[in-house]
Amino acid sequence: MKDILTAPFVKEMMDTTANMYRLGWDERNGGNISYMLENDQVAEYLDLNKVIRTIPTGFEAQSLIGKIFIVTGTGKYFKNVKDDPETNLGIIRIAEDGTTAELLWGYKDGGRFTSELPAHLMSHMARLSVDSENRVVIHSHPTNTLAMNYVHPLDEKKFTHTLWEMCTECIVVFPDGVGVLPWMLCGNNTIGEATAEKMKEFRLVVWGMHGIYGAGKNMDETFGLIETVEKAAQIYMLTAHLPRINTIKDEEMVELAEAFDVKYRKDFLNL
Ligand code: 2HA
Ligand code: ZN
Repeated sequence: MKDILTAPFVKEMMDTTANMYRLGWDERNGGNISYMLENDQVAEYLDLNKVIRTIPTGFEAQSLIGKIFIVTGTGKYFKNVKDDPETNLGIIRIAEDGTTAELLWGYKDGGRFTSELPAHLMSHMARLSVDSENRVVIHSHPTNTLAMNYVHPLDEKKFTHTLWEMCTECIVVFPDGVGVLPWMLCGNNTIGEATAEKMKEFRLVVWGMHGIYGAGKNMDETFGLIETVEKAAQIYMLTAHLPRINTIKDEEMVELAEAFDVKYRKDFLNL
């Protein structure tokens, strides 16, 4: 059996959390990541018959039975993952009943998965129903994205349109746009269900006045989606109080989408 600390998926979790902390997006225990793994890949590092303990999830994840995820821990700081992955991360498998998580590794101090597990697993189910390659869900509190929530209407079309205008590549990176939820209480099944509903349509979902969710087929793609939104939001926050004398026009966005052959939300443009 190989050493789990050398597993590429553990390293990706360590690198991504450290990176996001350094960007200032994940203060204290802010943010969480879940990453669906291949069972064969995990079996190189862990005995899949050895369950350390079981933890109820509080909801049913029928379509994820038997699936294995590496997930950040509740109350844990992104800042600390790199130095102590076994305490701050856990590897769980969804048990036969669909409502229990079997701990295979991690949460060494008796901890458990993020309080946002409902939003994560429900988002995985929603994304997998439209894209069988989806593997990663990231939640974060990126600074400018959050700032923008306070000064820009929380309307999907308007929010996406503004972001698309802020960097030429935005419409190419997230042509499906950004879903937006109003402020809601976090850490429960209700916000999880609302997020998952949006995830059927969008790979990015803003939680009003809280942060953002991103989903993708690997860590780079998912991180890159959030990073691109945050960059656009930064340009917006740097310019929103100044007279706008130039912009990327809707016709130019169409030109971009056509040149890069992406299927974009035409109804989010004003043509
Ligand atoms: O887990 O970001 O939304 C900390 C959070 C909750
Ligand atoms: Zn949060």
